[in-house]
Amino acid sequence: MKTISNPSQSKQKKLAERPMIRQRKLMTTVERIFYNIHRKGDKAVLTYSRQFDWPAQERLEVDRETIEKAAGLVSERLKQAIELARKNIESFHRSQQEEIRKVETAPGVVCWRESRPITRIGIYIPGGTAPLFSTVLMLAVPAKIAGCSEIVLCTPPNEEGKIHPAILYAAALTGVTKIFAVGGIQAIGAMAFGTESIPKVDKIFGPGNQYVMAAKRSAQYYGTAIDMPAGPSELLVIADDTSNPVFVAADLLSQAEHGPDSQVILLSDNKKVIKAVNKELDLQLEGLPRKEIAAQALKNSKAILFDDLEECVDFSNFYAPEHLILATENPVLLSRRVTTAGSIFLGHYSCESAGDYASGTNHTLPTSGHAAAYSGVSLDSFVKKITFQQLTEEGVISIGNAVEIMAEEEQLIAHKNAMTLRLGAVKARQIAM
Ligand code: HSO
Ligand code: ZN
Repeated sequence: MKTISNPSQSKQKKLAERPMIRQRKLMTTVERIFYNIHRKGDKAVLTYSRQFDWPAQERLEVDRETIEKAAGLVSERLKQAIELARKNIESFHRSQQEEIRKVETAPGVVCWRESRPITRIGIYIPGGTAPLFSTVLMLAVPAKIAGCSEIVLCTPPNEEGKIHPAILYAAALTGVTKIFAVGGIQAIGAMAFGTESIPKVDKIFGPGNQYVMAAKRSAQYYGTAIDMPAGPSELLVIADDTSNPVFVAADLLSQAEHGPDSQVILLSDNKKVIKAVNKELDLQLEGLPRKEIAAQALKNSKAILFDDLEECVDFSNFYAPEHLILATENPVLLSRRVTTAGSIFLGHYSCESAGDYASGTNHTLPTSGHAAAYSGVSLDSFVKKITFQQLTEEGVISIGNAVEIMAEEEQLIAHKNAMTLRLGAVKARQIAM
């Protein structure tokens, strides 16, 4: 990894930049595919799916028999691991359920919020060399807890029409309602517009390549919500002289292996730590099956030396990493200075892989600096929060006059009337009593 020492403010700004993805060409492709799906439905989806993924594809939905067979192809040990992860994800997300809290803002005026599930959600799971069945758990488990009634999953088939059995198994286990062997822009378009066989959904979740990301962004313009704008996976580690360079290097590589465009950053207040981690990176990289991918990612990554740990955190806040590991002596104390990150891992034992799979937190997190304003996926992502209010006669007296005055000043006399009439009725009743 390239090492930089005490960068100036302007250099820091450059170091925090993510590679720009050219949007215009992507958007034209997305628009063309969306247009055809909107007009021709399943027929267009099938044409694209045959062109990009499975040339002999006949139908889009994965049938019951294939899903049931998949369970037999998943080893017992993997099933047990999935069950442990599922349980932890379920308990953490269940804990996010909120009690209804009614507040009497003025005498006789009670306000509160209640959650209602988003009815139909769509989950996109990329294909390729890393079959992300863990992402099925991260999205379908909270969707079920929230009470979403339709959970549609789209994932690309390979050339022979196969989908990794663990994806099908995890989907069936978590109560996904329908699975479609469709990937890429066509999957997002189908879920955004709906076709004869693929239901239109209200919100689309899940990671994907540049094409999928561009398609999700476009889907929003046509009225379908998305979980968040997403980019390549990122990890920033802050390590002091108590850190274990072997662990730190392993953590950096765990994100670097996601893709050649992954971003990993090491910050330290100690030159020796950076040197030791760099040495370990070379050693461990050699033993990885995905070493070409990880090596490519490491080329865009950097180690930065700062004077102290506070400066490290300040840079991290500015960078807004998806994942932040504090591999330091006192991580809890240091974390109080953190203002911006998708998810924080405290201390030497909290590796990112724990959160990627099984600790219970959600691994769908804001990348590309979006942690500045977005939260990761949680139970909230699957519900709408509706506000309620109830006014009694006393409530009308409490705020009625203020409403009348404000409405009059805004020159909205119908608004004023709605309250004046009630005030009049309440006063008349009080006099009669
Ligand atoms: N680190 C990825 C999630 C993942 N890792 C899935 C392994 N499988 C993005 O947060
Ligand atoms: Zn990961």
